[in-house]
Amino acid sequence: MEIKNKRILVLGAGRTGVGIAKVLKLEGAEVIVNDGASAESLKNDLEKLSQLDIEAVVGGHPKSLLDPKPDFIVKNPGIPMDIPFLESASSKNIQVVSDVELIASFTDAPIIAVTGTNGKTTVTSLIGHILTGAQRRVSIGGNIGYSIADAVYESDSEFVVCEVSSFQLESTQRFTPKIAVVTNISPDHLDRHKNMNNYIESKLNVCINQNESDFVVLNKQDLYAKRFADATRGNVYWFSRFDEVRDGAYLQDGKIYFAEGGKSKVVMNLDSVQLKGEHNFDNVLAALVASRLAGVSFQQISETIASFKGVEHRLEYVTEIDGVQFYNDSKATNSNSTIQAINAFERPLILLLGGYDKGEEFDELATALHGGVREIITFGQCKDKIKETLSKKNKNITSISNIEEAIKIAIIKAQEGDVVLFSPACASWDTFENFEQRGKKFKELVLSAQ
Ligand code: UMA
Repeated sequence: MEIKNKRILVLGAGRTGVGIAKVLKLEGAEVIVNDGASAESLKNDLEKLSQLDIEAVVGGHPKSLLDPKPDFIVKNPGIPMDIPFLESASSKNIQVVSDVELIASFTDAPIIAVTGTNGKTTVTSLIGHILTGAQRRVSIGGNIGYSIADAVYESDSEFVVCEVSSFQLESTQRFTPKIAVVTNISPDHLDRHKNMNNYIESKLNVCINQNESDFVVLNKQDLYAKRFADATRGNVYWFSRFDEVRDGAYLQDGKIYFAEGGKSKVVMNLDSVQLKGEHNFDNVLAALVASRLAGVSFQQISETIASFKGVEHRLEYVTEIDGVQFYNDSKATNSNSTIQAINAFERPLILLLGGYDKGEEFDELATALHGGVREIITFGQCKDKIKETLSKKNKNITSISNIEEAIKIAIIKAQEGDVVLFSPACASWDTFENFEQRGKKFKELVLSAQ
């Protein structure tokens, strides 16, 4: 992609916009960053941009930025494609480029891209952990919380492991990972994508440009996996917790197998895996296949999987107070993820749910509630919606305004032997900047109650 002396508009600051703007500036482009938020709320970003001598226009998206026409726009994934400013850009035929697509053009290293609704961060981290453990030079970034621009630019990586969201994929055109992993697909971000088909169509971009020398790793149990298998020209590998697969990884009799052309080999015993919850077996299998396709030996794979303890904000153990264990699963931003968390525990649960309303219905979550969920506490923007839906299945629901109060009530209600599970099933954006900030707040509040 031609950058030098181009006039490029970076739409949306944040981690992505600042990282992209920096790289573009270093590559000799004339860069302007534009963000709709106020200067006050963008203080940190503006400081970084000013240090890099990059112009920023904030507090709105003035159409004057399209005149004269920028050569192209790089969009922060947090910005929907249908805002009036981007519609004006489209009517002027100004190309909108996704951050991952732009950054992919800065590296020759093969890209391992991980997408899907849940498990992306765990799989991305685990692949990174396996490759690093196998002494490969790896850059890790993307939706995982670290801008891909910062991860990739001027690194001498042998591999780029990139978590990619539907928001990043919806505007890609040429993005071609060497290995694409799709963990699973269930309804998410439907407020933004409008319907399930649009959501899947954006995810399909992860493998649509692949050719015969590329690979896609798919979940055999996933309802939508076949659409990905049909969409790619790459080689399809599968992972399955339940059935043997011809090419890929599967579980059988407490062992993890890898198969190629129908020939299987035991890689390791399942009980060496430290991650909690059966859904994490899927994540382990997916990471195993991707790492094997990246050339890592079975021994290195089994050793590094066994040493992986998980990721912050995903079923993260926080502490025990008076015999009650507290788990932070702030990354659970949809029902599916929360259902997996609920199923990961055998102890009675006090479940904390709530946050920003993404337009998701909670009937599936209601159906998945079992007797082990003793109490539910809802909070934030979605508190009443969740309470209304879940009360069909569980009557012990308290609705409370905010997370601080929710934790106080949880501590009062919890009995020795219980688990307080903070697995909100909603995005954090009603109160927090992101799920990381929300998870840190949960941990801070719990630890201060000790
Ligand atoms: N903005 C505008 N105009 C608009 C809308 C937004 O200017 O109409 C601006 C906002 O004011 C803000 C910026 O755009 O300054 C977006 O900020 P952000 O905090 O969302 O962006 P980043 O810090 O760059 O975070 C993004 C991803 N955020 C989203 O996709 C919403 C992060 O994913 C990602 O980790 C980060 O880039 C680094 O790559 C977070 C996420 O919630 C974790 N992702 C969703 C998910 O996982 O479900 C997709």
